[in-house]
Formats: sequence, structure tokens, C-alpha cells
Amino acid sequence: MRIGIVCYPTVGGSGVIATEMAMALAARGHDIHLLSYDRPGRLRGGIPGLRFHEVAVSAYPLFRYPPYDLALATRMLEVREEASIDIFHVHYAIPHAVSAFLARSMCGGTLNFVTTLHGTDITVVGSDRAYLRPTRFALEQSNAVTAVSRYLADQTHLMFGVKKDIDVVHNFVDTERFKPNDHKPWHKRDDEERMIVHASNFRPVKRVADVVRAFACIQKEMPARLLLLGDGPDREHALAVAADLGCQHRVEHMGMRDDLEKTLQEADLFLSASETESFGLSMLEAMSCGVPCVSTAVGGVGEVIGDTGSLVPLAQPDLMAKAAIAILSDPKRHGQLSLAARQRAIDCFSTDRIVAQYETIYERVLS
Ligand code: GMT
Repeated sequence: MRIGIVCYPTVGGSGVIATEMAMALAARGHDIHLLSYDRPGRLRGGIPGLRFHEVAVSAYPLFRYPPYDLALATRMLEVREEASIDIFHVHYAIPHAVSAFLARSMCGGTLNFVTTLHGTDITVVGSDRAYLRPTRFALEQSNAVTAVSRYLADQTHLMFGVKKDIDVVHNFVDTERFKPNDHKPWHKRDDEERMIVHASNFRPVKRVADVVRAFACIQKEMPARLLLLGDGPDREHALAVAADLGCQHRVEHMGMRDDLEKTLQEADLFLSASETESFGLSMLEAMSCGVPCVSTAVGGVGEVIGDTGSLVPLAQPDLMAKAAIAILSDPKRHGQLSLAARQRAIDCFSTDRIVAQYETIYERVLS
């Protein structure tokens, strides 16, 4: 098939999944055209069958907000004509699904598109009054809508009142890239220092300060270090909380990393304190490296980690610390969770298994 994939280029989960999907579909013999306003960070160069198309937006002085959605619709039509695209797959509803509808309207109604919902496009941005109506309209106009968890599909029906069926297609992970190496767990290391990791875009919804608060309790009970991966608006606040709680010397901000798997392979535990999380891709990447997760019991996280980690109530870092300490003081349980997490990633969320589900949806739309 000739497939156009539209996504954000940023390190957020939707851009990561869309880019990984583009590369996986190209490897499976499809002709892939990836559209975004910048080259996605995860996109490797020189992949046969995959081309990147930049969407340029001109900044005319009159525009306080340059209309990216119009530029994207135009670029979609250009790429469709140039590459005879059979189907577009847009990741993140706003504004991508609206642009796809506009592109379809501009070419006589013959353009097919699948919309994948990732989370904040529904739970945060999409439910904003300014965006709710166009989002609902674009979902109804999509040839198929998918959501990355059952939770998100249910939320979409509830919040938007859309009648349309929503296919649940979970996110996936490259289990060959994200895999355990020969790094030993803390109880087999001389210093016995527990290596705890958090990775996110440090937006308020991630509540990174709660991760730090939980860590402050953990490190009082056992030698431990917290590695913070990624970056975003709440980074300074999280580091200030570490200083306030007197554990700043044990907290290291590592920033954006291309080699995320290397840090995950050295971790004993992954912590997530999100207020809402439709899936939690970084937890799946940790699980695939054999790292158990302790997370707030929100959104679709339970669908991802199953019984390979612990779920704790939102905004209670002391309970998060307790759950983490229970795992990090019991080598046998830690070993079992680590194996189970890796196995669950392979059995339920491997790239080929999930990408095949999207191929079936494309075939259904095109037939
Ligand atoms: O985490 C974010 O805010 C970024 C956002 C995105 O679309 O890039 O993440 C959402 O999509 C990810 C990939 O499907 C999911 O793993 C995240 O759970 C989801 N974020 C939220 O629901 C807050």
C-alpha cells in the first residue's frame, strides 16, 4: 500500500509511535510518506520505501497564528498526487484529522484517512471548548478511528458522544532495541544502589514533582538514585522539589536521550506519577527492558503493565514510595516482575503484532 502518515515531530508518544510505525511499515514493503513540520527525532535516515515531507508554514506578518492546518491539508494533497497515496493515517486528532477532512473536501471527497487518538488530543486538548466541535466532526468523518487503549476509546465515546466504532490498537515497542542487557540488579552490585528512572515530557500532567517526592522517601530507606529522562516545562520545579527535600545530590537530570534504552537497561524500577495517561509508552519501553513499573492507577496504564508492576492512587507519593520499597527490598519478587514485564511486552505489544492490526484496518477501509 501507499500510505501517508501525519504526526507531530516532537518526542511525545504520538510522534514516536507514528515514526516507528512508518519505519515498520516500510520494512514490511509498503511505500511510506511521512508528513510533519519537522523531521521527527526517532526517524532514521536512508530507510528504503520511506520518504519524509516537510510541511512548511509561511509566516505572513498579518498572522498572529500561522494556519498550519491549511498548510498541512495542501501538503497532503500534493503528496497524494505525487505518490498516489491510497490512505492517510493521522496521529493525534488536532489538527491533523481536520486537515485530512479539508484535504478530502478539496479533492472531491475521494481521500481516505484513519485517525489514531493518543490521549491528550481527547482528554485535555480535545475537550477544550475551542476544539471539541471540530475534533468530534473530524472523528465522525474519519474512515476509521483507533485509540491506543480501551480506556481512551471509552473516554472518547463518553466525552464526545461519537457513535462511530473505535478500534483499540495498543501501542507497540521494538523488543529488539529495548531489551535487557547483562546489567546486574542492585542486589548483585557492590554498592546496592537502586537505580530508579522516570522518562517523560515534563508537562504538568506528568506530575514529575510527585516522582521526586516518592523518591525522597525511598532514598531514606535504601541507597538509591533517580535519573530523570526527557525535558519540559516542569523540569525546574521537579529539581527544586528535590533540593527542598534534601535529595538533590541523588537526582540527576539527563535531558533528551537518543539512547534511551541504555539508561533503561541499567534501571531497577520505573516511576510514573501522571494525572492521566491513556497508555504510557515510556513504561512499555521500560517493561521491554525488563524493568518493573510503579505508576499511578490512571487511564490505560493498567492495560499496559497488567500484573507486572504496581498501581497506586494518584497524588499520594508516600504510597508510591511504599510500593517501590516493597519491590526494591525483595530480590525474588523484583526478578519475577522483571521477567514478567519483558514477557508481556513481547507477547502483547511487539511491533509486528500491532502493525499487522493497523494493516487490517487499512485493508478494511480500502475495501
Ligand atoms: O504524554 C503526552 O502528553 C504526549 C502525548 C502524545 O500524544 O504525544 O502522549 C499520549 O500519547 C502516547 C502515545 O500513544 C501515550 O503513551 C500517552 O499515554 C499519551 N499521554 C497522555 O495520555 C497524557
